[in-house]
Amino acid sequence: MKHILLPLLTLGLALLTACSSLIAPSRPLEITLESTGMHYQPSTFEVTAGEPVKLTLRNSDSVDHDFSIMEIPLMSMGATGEPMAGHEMGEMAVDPQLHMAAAMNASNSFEFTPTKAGTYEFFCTVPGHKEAGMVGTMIVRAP
Ligand SMILES: [Cu+2]
Repeated sequence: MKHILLPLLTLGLALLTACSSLIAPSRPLEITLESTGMHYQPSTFEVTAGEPVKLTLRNSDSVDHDFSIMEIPLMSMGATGEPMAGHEMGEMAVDPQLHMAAAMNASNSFEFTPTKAGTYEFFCTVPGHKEAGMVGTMIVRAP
């Protein structure tokens, strides 16, 4: 009988693990954008309203870049990335709601939770970069 009990126990454990991962708070969806040659790669990505997102910007260019969204409803405020010393943003009347900078040949991450479905434009605030092609679309799907 012993050889039957062990596989059953293992199965039970596997089921338990599967269940608890459903109940446990969802880990953030990890998205990695690469900025290279004045473009984001990918330039479009999808997330889901109400679900946390961990966004990483990997900057392979030899200039600073950032990821900014002017207006977006968010669940957790103050979730924007650490301010980066010496990072130059363009002159703007209003600060972007989401803003994270990545130094040249470095990466930076931050977490946020969008709350409203929609299509949001993101871009780089460094002067001239948006015009050069550093612009993309984040699609927030309804849950
Ligand atoms: Cu840039």
